[in-house]
Amino acid sequence: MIYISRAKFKNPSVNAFIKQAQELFLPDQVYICDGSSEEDRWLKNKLVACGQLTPLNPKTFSDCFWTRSNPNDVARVEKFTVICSKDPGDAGPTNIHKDPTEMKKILGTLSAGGMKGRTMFVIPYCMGPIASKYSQVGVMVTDSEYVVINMNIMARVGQAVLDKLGASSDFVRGLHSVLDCNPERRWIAHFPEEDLIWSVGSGYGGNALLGKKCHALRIGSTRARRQGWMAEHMLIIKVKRPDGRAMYGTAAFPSACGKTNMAMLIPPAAYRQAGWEVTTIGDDIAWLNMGSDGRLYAINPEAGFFGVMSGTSEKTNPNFMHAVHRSSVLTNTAFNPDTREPWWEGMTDHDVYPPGLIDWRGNTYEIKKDENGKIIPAAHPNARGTVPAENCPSIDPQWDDPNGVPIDFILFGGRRTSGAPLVVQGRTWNEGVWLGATMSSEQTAAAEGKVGSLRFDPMAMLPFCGYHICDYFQHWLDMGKRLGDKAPKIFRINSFRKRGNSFLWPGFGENIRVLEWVFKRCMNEIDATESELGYMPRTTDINTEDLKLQPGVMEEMLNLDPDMLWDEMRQVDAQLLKFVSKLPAGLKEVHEQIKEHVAARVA
Ligand code: GTP
Ligand code: SPV
Ligand code: MN
Repeated sequence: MIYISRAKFKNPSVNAFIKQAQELFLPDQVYICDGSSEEDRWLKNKLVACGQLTPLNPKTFSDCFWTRSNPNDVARVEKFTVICSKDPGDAGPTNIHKDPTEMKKILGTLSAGGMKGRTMFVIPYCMGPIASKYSQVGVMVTDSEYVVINMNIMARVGQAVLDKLGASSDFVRGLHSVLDCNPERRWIAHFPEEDLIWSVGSGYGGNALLGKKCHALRIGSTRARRQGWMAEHMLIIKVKRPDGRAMYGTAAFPSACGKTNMAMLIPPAAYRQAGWEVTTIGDDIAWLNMGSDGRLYAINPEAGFFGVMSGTSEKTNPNFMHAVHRSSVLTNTAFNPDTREPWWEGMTDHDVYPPGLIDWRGNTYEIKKDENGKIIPAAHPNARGTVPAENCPSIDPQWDDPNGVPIDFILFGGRRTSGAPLVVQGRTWNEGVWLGATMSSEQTAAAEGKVGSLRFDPMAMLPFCGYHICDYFQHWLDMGKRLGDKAPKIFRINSFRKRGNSFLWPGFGENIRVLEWVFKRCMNEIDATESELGYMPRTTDINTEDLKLQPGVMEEMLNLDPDMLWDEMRQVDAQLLKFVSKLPAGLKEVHEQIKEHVAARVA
C-alpha cells in the first residue's frame, strides 16, 4: 500500500477515519489532497491522458475541460437516496428510510474491496468560508479524480481546512466510491446521527460531490435543527436601488426552476442606467444563522456553481456564460470538434447544430426525433458547468464574508403555468411559512390552461430535507418566533405562467420588476391589496414600462381564479393529510384560515 500525503496534519480522528475507509475499500494507494493548484493540474493532466477529460479551446475556454459521465449516471437519484436514522419516524413521510445497521451491512458488502487497483483520494473540505464560525468541515474519500477536481471548485479544499479543523473530531465523514457505476448498486445514504454520508455507484453531481446536497443540505438540515439555524436550497442575492439602499434576499425554487438565473440577474438597460444592480452571493444553498443583532444572516457554503447549461445563453444569463469560459469543467454538454468548444441547446437564439458535433454520449450527432416528434438533444438536459464563484462578473464583494449577509426577504417559487400569481406576500411569518410549505411545481407537460396535477415541493427541500418534514416546518415556525419583528418578509413568486404556449412574464432580468415591489414592501413604502393568499400588488404597482405586455396580461398574472384556487386548496389538503399526524398546529391554523377565505370566495 502506498500512502501519499501532500497535506500536513495531526488529527487522530481523521487518521482513524482514513484507516477505516482504507480497510473497507482496499485501495492500492491512499492520497491525501492538499487542494493546491499543482495537485489539481496533475489530476487534470492524468484525466486528459486517459481520455476522460478533453481540454477545450484555450483561446475561448481558457483552462476548461469537457467530460461525459456514464450514460446511466446523469442526475441525482432520488429513489436510492436514503435517510438512515435509528427511528424511521425521524426520516418522516417524504424520505426513504433505511435501518442504519442494515444499510451499513448492504453498503459494507458492496464497498468491500471496491477500490482495489485504484487510488483512494482523501478530500478535506470546508463548506463556507474558512474563517467563518458558521462553516463546517468535512472529510470525504473517493476513488474518482473527477470528484476531486469538481470538489476543488465547489468547496474550499486542502491544507487550510485541516488547519481549521486542528485536532477536532467535529467533521462530517463521507465515503464515496463509483464502484462499477451500476444503477443497481447505487445508494446515496445519510446517517444523520453520525454525521456520516456513504455514497456508492454514482460519480455525478449531487450523488458524488458530497459537500453539496448530502452534507450542506441533508446532513446540514439535521444539524441546523439541532443547533438552531437553517440549511436551505436557496440562492442569495443583494439588490441595490438607485437611491443607494440595498437589501439582501434568498430564494428557494426547486431544481431547474431558476435559482442560478435569478442569482445572476442583470436588470434591463433602463433599470441599470437608473442605478439598479443585483449581485450574487450564492446560487443553490444558503446557511442561515441568527446574528448577535437578532437578524438572520446567510452564508453561501459553496465556493462554486454547478449550473444547468441547457438554455443558458448570452441573452438568458450573460454572467454565467462569461463565468463558464474560464477554469471550468463542462459535463455532458455536446462538443464541437472543429472549434474545440462545448455546445448545448439554447446556447444561441436558434439551435444550429454544428457539423460533426459530438453528443453527450460521445457519438457524432444526428438530428433525430423521439416518438412525440421532439428533437433528441445533443447535450443532456442536465448537462452542468462547474465554475469557480469568483469567475462570475456579478459576484458580490461580500460573497465570502465570514459573517454572512443580513437577509431582508425570502422568496419561494415554482414552475406554475396556471393558477399561481406573479407575486404574493405572506401577511405574517407563519403565513409565509405556509406559502413555502404548500408550494408546488409542474412538469412542463402539464395540460394547458388547467390546474395540472401539482407536485408539492415544500420550500424546494423535498429531496433535501434530512429529517421529518413536519419537524422541519416546526423549525421554520420556531425560527420565526425567535426572529420576531427582525424576521425577513416572505413572498411567493411565479415567473412561469403561460397563455397557450408562451410565457406571460418575460422573467429572467425582467424579474427585477418583481424585486422592486418586494423591496418597497420590505421598506414599508407601498401598501398592498389583500387576497386569500396574502398581500398582493395592484396591477399598476409592478412597473411594466418598456415591456410591451399584451393588454390584460398583468391582470391575468395577478388574478386568483376562485375555482382554480379552490382546486389547489383541495390538493394542498390532500398533501397536508399525508403529514396529518404531526402537522404543526401553527401551520394547520394558517391553512384552515386561508381555506376558509378561499371557501368564502367560491361560495
Ligand atoms: P438547480 O441547479 O437544478 O438547482 O436549478 P436552478 O434552480 O438553479 O435553475 P436554473 O437557473 O439553472 O434554471 C433552469 C431552467 O429554467 C433554465 O433552462 C432556465 O433557462 C429556465 N429559467 C430560469 N429563469 C427563468 C425565468 O425567469 N423564466 C423562464 N421562462 N425560464 C427561466
Ligand atoms: C439540483 O438538482 O438541485 C442541483 C444539481 O443543484 S445537484 O448538484 O446534482 O443536486
Ligand atoms: Mn439545486
